[in-house]
Amino acid sequence: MRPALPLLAATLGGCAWDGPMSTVVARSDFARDILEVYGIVTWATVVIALVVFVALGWILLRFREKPGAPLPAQTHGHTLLEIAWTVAPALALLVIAIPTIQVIFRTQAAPAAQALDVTVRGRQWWWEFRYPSLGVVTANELHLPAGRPVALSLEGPDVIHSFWVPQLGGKRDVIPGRVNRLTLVPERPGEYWGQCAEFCGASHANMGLRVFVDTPEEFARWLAAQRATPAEPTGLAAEGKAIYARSACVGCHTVRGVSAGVLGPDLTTFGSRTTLGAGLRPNTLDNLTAWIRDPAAIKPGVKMPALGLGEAEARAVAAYLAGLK
Ligand code: HEC
Ligand SMILES: [Cu+2]
Repeated sequence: MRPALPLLAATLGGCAWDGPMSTVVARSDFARDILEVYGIVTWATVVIALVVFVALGWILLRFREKPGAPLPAQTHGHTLLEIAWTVAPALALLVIAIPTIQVIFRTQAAPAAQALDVTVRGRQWWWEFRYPSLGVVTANELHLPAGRPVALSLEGPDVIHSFWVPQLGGKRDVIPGRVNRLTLVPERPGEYWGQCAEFCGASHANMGLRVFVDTPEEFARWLAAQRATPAEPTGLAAEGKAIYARSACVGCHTVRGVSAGVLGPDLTTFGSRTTLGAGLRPNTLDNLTAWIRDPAAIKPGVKMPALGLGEAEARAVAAYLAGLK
């Protein structure tokens, strides 16, 4: 018993109501609908558990064996009881089924006409975000304007993933060969964390994402920066650009105007991301240099090879990429 107490304390210490991955804080209409059903199911279960445990306790006490007591009356078949324990669970299921089915239909409804379209592509082990109506492509960090409906089209070229940003919406599977949709209105500006929620291979656990819900002005600023051509690098960053341009990087990565690879994330404005490797590390020069030298040391199974760049070369490339914003 005693060793269990610190263990319990340590486990509960990991609980936070408002943590970045909390499922009990809803910041979109979609998340609120899900949370509402979750509440109904939880409270229905609590009521049933109370009834069962109280009845069980009472029966155990009332009918426990006493010395010398005669054999109690033996019952075979009891129509009223049979009907009761058929009808009661059916009612309980009905209470849960009605709101559940309503919410399923509501969350599958066609998006509003003014919705912002975003194509979400789940890849091993990162996320690509395309804004077809805005002409912007980015990765791992999705920016959305607060208050405007967004229509996400989920698709992917490799294996099944699942898009899940607990406070905004999901989980919805990302299935190769078909397009799943998810419509929501992000309500409050802030940073929301997400995670692939369907096992997809070695670095599934490292396939995170961030959603930044911006005020409309912030979103306009972000969008303008995404569309602008980054300033021509100078000094170390210019060296880095030359190394980037003559390395295999260009076969896998797009930097608008420099390279057009599509196997890895678009790096056109990589410097404006806060994280590296699908939410895995903060986007700092040191982390970036380490990633460029040996990404597999940071992310097991990663589909980006180590290209054998030395420390100085990798640092120059990092300086170049960090300046793309
Ligand atoms: C064979 C294809 C390939 C080559 C070559 C390649 N990469 Fe990558 N790169 C990827 C893939 C795939 C990812 C996504 C990895 C992940 O997060 O799971 C990636 C991720 C990255 C990231 C992180 C992007 C983000 O949004 O977090 C950076 C930065 C990067 N690569 C830079 C480079 C540089 C610099 C080079 C050349 C020295 C290079 N890559 C060569 C495929 C490649
Ligand atoms: Cu996964």
